[in-house]
Amino acid sequence: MRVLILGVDGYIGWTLAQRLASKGHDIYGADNFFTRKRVKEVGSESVLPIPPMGTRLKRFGDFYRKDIKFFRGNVADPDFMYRLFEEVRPDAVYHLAEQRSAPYSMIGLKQANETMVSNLVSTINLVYAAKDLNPNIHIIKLGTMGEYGTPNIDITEGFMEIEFRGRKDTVPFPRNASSWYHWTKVHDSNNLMFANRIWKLKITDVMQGVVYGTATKEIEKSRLYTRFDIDEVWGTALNRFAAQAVAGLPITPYGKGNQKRGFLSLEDSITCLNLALEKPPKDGEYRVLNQFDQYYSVNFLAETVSEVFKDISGKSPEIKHVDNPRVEAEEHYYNPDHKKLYDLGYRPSGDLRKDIGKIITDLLDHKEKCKELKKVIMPRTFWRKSSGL
Ligand code: USQ
Repeated sequence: MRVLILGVDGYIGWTLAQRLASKGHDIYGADNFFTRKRVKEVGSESVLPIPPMGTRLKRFGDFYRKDIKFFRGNVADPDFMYRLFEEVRPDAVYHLAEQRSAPYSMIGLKQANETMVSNLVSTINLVYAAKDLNPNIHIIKLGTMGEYGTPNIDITEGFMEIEFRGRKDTVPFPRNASSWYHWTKVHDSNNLMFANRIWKLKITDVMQGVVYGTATKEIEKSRLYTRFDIDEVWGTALNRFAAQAVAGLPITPYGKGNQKRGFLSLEDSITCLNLALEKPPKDGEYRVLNQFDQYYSVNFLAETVSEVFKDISGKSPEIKHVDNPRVEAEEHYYNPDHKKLYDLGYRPSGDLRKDIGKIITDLLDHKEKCKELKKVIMPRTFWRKSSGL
């Protein structure tokens, strides 16, 4: 298949390209290096070293004996999106090219606007390019479990049946996000649903949980590592906890730490994204998949990372609750469905403790870099202090 990955230089994009290459697909990728640039701006960098794109592509070609045809550009530019579709004529497209950090979107008005514009506009560009140039394409769009928030009822996969004042209907599950970033994904989902309704585009909208890990089975062999961020803006919970332990810092659950989220390993994330491609929705269908393996509380993860680190190094990292920089429920009900991917054949690959052990071992090879980044690890982005002009 001819597969286009928007955001091929990212944490998921680079890893997915390796899975798809190993499956024999022809891969086309686009990126504008937004994440590299913005990570640098907050004084941070990927802990696993990421070479410049030219070198990355060359090493990829050498290892997989297959080149990624790469296009540098911004998918929020409609001309660039249309040019991509004209030149590539993809059978399927993954849209992983959105601003992906909740804290980044909460720094201030500039970052909120940038997140709104790049995320919403790129998705609108995508559905228009698909409708005009390739209406049979399968669009696989990365959304987030955070779209649903933490309601006091079970969470379904996209839609729910309701009975209200004696009448029944199927409606989108209520969305209630907790950062400008997460809201962009809600708006994207609405826009995708509408594009599907009017033009019958074939769409998989992936509600993905928090992804953790340094590697997949391909990366183990190729050693073509993907980026790994640990700072307070671009790093995510479990990955940060492992890096904090390695750097000799306390592990930082925010607030009470009883907030629960769906988590999955990088390996499982890539397996699910590949499954979405291999088992597409019907023509004209808009499909929502809740993509996570298990849900855990932040406290449970902090404790598990601490225990695994002790098993490996003999030292017990401190767990230090810090004032929550976010506005979010710290104690809540959480019971999301995640059945559809299992129905498609997904089986989780591993074991949480083993996965954490692997992250810690990989990071210990980059211990000095983790220590160097100490100054950007503690939270500095506060939802309530988000600044204006
Ligand atoms: N948290 C801590 N301590 C930390 C970092 C985070 O307690 O040092 C807590 C946060 O308060 C939050 C939870 O961990 O309750 C998750 O935060 P996160 O930074 O790991 O993840 P989040 O900001 O929600 O966003 C990440 C990705 C995003 C993706 C999302 C999936 O950056 O692209 O969409 O995970 S989900 O969380 O399911 O919405």
